[in-house]
Amino acid sequence: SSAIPATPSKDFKPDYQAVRAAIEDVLESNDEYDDGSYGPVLVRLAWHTSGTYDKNDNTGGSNGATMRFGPESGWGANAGLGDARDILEPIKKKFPWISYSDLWTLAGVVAIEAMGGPQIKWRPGRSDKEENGCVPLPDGRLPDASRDNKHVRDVFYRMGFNDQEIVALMGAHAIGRCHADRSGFVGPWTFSPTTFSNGYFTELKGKWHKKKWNGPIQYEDKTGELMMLPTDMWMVWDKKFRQYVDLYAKDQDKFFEDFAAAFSKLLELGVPFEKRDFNTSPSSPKPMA
Ligand code: CCH
Repeated sequence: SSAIPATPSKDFKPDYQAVRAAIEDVLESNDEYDDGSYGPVLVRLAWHTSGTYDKNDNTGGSNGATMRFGPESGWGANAGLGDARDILEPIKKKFPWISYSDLWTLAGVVAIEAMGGPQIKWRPGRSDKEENGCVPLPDGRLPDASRDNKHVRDVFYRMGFNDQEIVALMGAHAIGRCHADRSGFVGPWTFSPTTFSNGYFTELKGKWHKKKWNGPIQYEDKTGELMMLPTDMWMVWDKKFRQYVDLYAKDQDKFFEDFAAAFSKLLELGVPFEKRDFNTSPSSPKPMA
């Protein structure tokens, strides 16, 4: 059953519902992991595989799944994402016709939906690059949490996003947490890190102070349990960003709508979708230039 014909028969219909179901099954398969869910780290994988995109030269982005290889797999920004890639490996083995790049992006979408977030438009069509066929991307394409609003804009404008989309995307920090052994930062942004909500924005509007510790500068709330990164604080310190924080804190439906659109766009940056009948296999795309 593992033999994949070089030219899939015209009867072959990739079953994306089965892949979605397999991803859902893995999300809460390990009580010991973090808050009992692989959802957040899978969302981070989908974001980091896509967020390398540069609209100026059309390099980077989810197409190619180049994070399988060094140097990208070893970037500091990608620390911990080996976990996310590993838990998807059995699914890739079970459905060998799906590309890693489609699988990683679909996993982020399925995780957000399963955690109570909006439905996100997703379509297949990404193809994987071979290790010897890819020009390594320069490190530094993903944002650095200790920097400021100018840095955040530089990085996200380079991908083709505007201020509203930046703030909407940042709302993904409602889920998950920081890990000392990955980024050096510690803690979750909300008290419900496995529920996708507008909680990041409502928390951001509260009171925050610098955490007193020897680690990198981060902010904590009065309970000392929640955290914000310097780049998160810039979402309220910067007036243009702040107006969207206010909007999304008040209106979760609007946040869900804007997040779904921006996240879908993120996962498609630089992907050369063919005009194709979606009933044909995505396992035989045109070779990469
Ligand atoms: Fe993020 N993020 N993120 N982030 N992120 C971290 C964790 C998550 C930045 C820094 C960090 C987005 C934007 C930014 C998630 C989704 C998104 C961590 C902790 C840092 C640091 C990593 C660790 O220690 O495990 C910065 C800087 C920016 C932008 O300026 C965007 C956009 C998204 C998705 C749309 C998710 C989810 C996590 C939690 C991962 C986990 O393992 O729990």
